[in-house]
Amino acid sequence: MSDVIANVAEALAEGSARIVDLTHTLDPDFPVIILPPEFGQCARFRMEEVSAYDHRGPAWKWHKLTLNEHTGTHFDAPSHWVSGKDVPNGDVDEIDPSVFVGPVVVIDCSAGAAEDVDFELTPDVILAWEAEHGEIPADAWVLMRTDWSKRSGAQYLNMAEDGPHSPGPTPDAIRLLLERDIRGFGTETVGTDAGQGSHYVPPYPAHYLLHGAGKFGLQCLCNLDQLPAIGALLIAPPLKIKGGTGSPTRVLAMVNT
Ligand code: 23J
Ligand code: MN
Repeated sequence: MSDVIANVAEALAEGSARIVDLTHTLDPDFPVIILPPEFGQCARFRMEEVSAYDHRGPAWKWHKLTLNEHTGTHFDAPSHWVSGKDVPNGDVDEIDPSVFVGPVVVIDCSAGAAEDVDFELTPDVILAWEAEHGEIPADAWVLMRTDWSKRSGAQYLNMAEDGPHSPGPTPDAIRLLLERDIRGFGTETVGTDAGQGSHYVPPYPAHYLLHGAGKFGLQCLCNLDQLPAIGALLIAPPLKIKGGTGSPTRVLAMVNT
């Protein structure tokens, strides 16, 4: 493997590889998770003008931002969940940066999610994927494609009287992914867990089990329909926030064309 970096740069320049943007635009209208009213809530993205080439700053424009660590397309660190509170280097500023670049596989659940808003990623779905593509390689990101990112407005959270309804993994699916020793798990929905994920044992199994095992999460992804099932490279560095439990992130994938 001589000069692989030059080969990657050449592949991007000549178009035999390309970059896919898996990131939603940070916009005040983009939905954030809504928790039961007794809990603290996630802030939507907000942007205030500090100056715009005017008396407040004649030659420059800049903004002040308000957001939660978990607003928009974002990264979850182990310290986000109580099960991961004692994981070494569990805050975003402590994670080894090699975590932020790595192989990614995509499990296509879009047909199931189109039929059932509470579609579950189960061990059977994962094993069917493996029968076609081979065992999920260790230390890979695993993304659950649902095409949920194509929804907007109220359809995205899909709130009903009994709470939100959106697809997600079962506890046993997450246990199987941990047996594969994945790096992390990502979704197109507002959380790594299903809308009704509070009803599983343990509640919110993706958060609870993944972060307890020192693994990472990605949420509010888009354009997963442009990725191959296996063979792409994910690039997802969170901001280096001291003590941060997550961060809005520009998530990119490098794919062969
Ligand atoms: C806080 C509480 C519950 C959940 C979440 C945050 C998320 O989904 C998140 O953004 O990590 S389920
Ligand atoms: Mn999060």
